[in-house]
Amino acid sequence: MTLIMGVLNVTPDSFSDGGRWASTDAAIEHGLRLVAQGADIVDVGGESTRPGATRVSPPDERSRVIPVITALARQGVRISVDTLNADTAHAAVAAGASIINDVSGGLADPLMAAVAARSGCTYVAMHWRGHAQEMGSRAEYGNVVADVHAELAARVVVLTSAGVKRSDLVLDPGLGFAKRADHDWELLANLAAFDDLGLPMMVGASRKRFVAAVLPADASVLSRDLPTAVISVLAAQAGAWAVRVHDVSATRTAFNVLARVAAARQPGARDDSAGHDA
Ligand code: PMM
Repeated sequence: MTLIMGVLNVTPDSFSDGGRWASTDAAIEHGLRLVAQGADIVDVGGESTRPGATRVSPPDERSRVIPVITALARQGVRISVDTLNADTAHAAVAAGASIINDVSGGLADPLMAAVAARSGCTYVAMHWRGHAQEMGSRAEYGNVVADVHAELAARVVVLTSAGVKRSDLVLDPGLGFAKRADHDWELLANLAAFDDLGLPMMVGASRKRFVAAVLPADASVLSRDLPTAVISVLAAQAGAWAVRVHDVSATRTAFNVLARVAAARQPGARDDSAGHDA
């Protein structure tokens, strides 16, 4: 079954949770709440990647995420660290993270591939074309699915040459990163096109701008959680390894529906003795 990665942004400027979890204690509490709601993994990030966001220095990033990772890992939570910085990834792994989630796929920090290789952790390489300030101007594609596929395949070659084991790699098409809304929908519609790379895929659609296309113009950011849960189902049906979401409860409920339907499809699942279920 597709894993649920709950988002824990320890930033004052994240667009989707308004920095509500910026203090360490509140962040730890929210991380535990995500697990109680059904998260398999908690993705801890200290630098916002939203379009136009300003960069955070690696020491500031570490001071935000490391205490949170330490506390959650001590309580047995499976942690990924959402970072572009090799030093932060290294410190996060030492603090108990078992997944490095790098939205740049190793492009932002030349030392990342070596840190990932040495760590022996799962390494998520997302499709990326530049930092928040520059990615808007880089959303140019001949064929977005073919181009993202080719650029991810190239990352796999570089990362495995640097020592990252293929068996530790996960790929991500990077919805919303140097993509226009129509690019995001096209990638979602063609997740199967990445199957031939032979690696697990993860999908991060949660609360992103393209999701607003299915809602009334004045809808709030939080109202993107329902369409996000539907996208989680589509990603699961396409065989995704994980979905990265803010509203873990909604996606867990949606996955419970999938699990019930799958169980009911098993031979012998039908129970004719049961009464009418009104
Ligand atoms: N999106 C964001 C941050 N990290 N990581 C992966 N692997 N995939 C994503 O799509 C992704 C990510 C941006 O979203 P946020 O600002 O809501 O955390």
